[in-house]
Amino acid sequence: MGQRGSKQSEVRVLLLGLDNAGKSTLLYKLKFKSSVSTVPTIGFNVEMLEGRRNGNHITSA
Ligand SMILES: Nc1nc2c(ncn2[C@@H]2O[C@H](COP(=O)(O)OP(=O)(O)O)[C@@H](O)[C@H]2O)c(=O)[nH]1
Ligand SMILES: [Mg+2]
Repeated sequence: MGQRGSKQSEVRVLLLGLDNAGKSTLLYKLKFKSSVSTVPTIGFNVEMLEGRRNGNHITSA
């Protein structure tokens, strides 16, 4: 992102699933690149992650 005149863009991803499906685990694995232990989420988690665009794919930076 942000290379050679390409504009930085922002996308919002909504991750939905049943209780205990592994949503928070996946979110924090993507953000911190390590497994964190989670407690049941009350409400919702919001995190910002940086990624790199590669064609139609976005990979975590
Ligand atoms: N076996 C297994 N357990 C997982 C996996 N991902 C998450 N868990 C476990 O499932 C439980 C619920 O995960 P959590 O991320 O809190 O679920 P959430 O309710 O969807 O946010 C936790 O004990 C995690 O350690 C996985 O890929 N495999
Ligand atoms: Mg959760």
